[in-house]
Amino acid sequence: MTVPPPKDLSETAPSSTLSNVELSVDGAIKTARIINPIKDERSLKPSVADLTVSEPVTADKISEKLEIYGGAIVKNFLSHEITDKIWSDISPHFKKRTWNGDFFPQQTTRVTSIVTKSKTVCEEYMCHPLYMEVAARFVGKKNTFIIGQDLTTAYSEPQHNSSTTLSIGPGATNQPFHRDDIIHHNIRKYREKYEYGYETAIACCLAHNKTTKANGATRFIPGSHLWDHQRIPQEDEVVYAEMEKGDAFFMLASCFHGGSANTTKDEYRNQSFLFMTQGHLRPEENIFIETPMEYFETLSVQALKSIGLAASQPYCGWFRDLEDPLHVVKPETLTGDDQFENTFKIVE
Ligand SMILES: O=C(O)CCC(=O)C(=O)O
Ligand SMILES: [Fe+2]
Repeated sequence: MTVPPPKDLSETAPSSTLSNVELSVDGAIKTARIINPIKDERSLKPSVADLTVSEPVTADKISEKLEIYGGAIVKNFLSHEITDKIWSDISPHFKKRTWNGDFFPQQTTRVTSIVTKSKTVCEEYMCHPLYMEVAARFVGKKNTFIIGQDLTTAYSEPQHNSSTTLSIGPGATNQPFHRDDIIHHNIRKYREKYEYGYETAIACCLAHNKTTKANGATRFIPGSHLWDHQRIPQEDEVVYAEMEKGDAFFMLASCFHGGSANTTKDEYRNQSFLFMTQGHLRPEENIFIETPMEYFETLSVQALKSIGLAASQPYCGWFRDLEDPLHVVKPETLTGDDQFENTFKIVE
């Protein structure tokens, strides 16, 4: 057998979108343009009150707001006591960092994997009965399968996707609009109304202090979960998810959103983001739990990529603080121009 030389296999993967995008580069400035943008004039402008779920709060009421807007605010989701306990568990882990990418302003600091840093995050926040029920509706899966002559019904529970606390400091600029489900290559189609079964992740965001438009409250675009992949978000379509300490903002990962500029002199916008994803978005076999690092270190770069120890573009499977695990296993793969490697650097 003659084996052809290695080629760029990404050319082989199907793409439903690439042919519609034109990228122009002028010096350091890159501009992406969608060639035939979808015309969709829908722009909902609910107030924070419209987004807020009335008492008594139920999973039905939260889900109804999520279906319409893609976001919902729950007042007093966690008590001040529990919210403060979470903050005291997490806050010692903040480190001062520089960020060389466009995605986070320099003034934003973060603590990642907070489910491993606070049992209270796990037990009271992630496993809050309302969050569990809403997550099950949006990212749980229950199906019946034929095996021989039997029918097997299986429920795939939502699982933790990421959990991060972000502190936006004075002087921070707007984070670019994005959908968090791009990590799952979730290509959305225009929809008149919400259809269950296509959501790959859902967030419950907890306010650790009062969040305001001035100090960087999450700005999100209500209704953008119903937009086509090619509808471009505009700044005048946003609503700011302003909250008090202990309130939560539920958000579908298919919604456009971003952190906001912090125009205050001395306030910090401290908020946690806990995402759940579909339970089956993982490999069938868990090969990581017992395999020593020394074994992986002996493998080639290609074998490590194929085994799942390199990040999946864009930004899925990162380790610690947006590091590509490939570089952790094989530091010699650091080249200086990788999308992850020049992002956060701890400076003190
Ligand atoms: O800080 C925020 O409000 C949003 C952050 C965010 O969207 C992200 O990091 O993906
Ligand atoms: Fe985001």
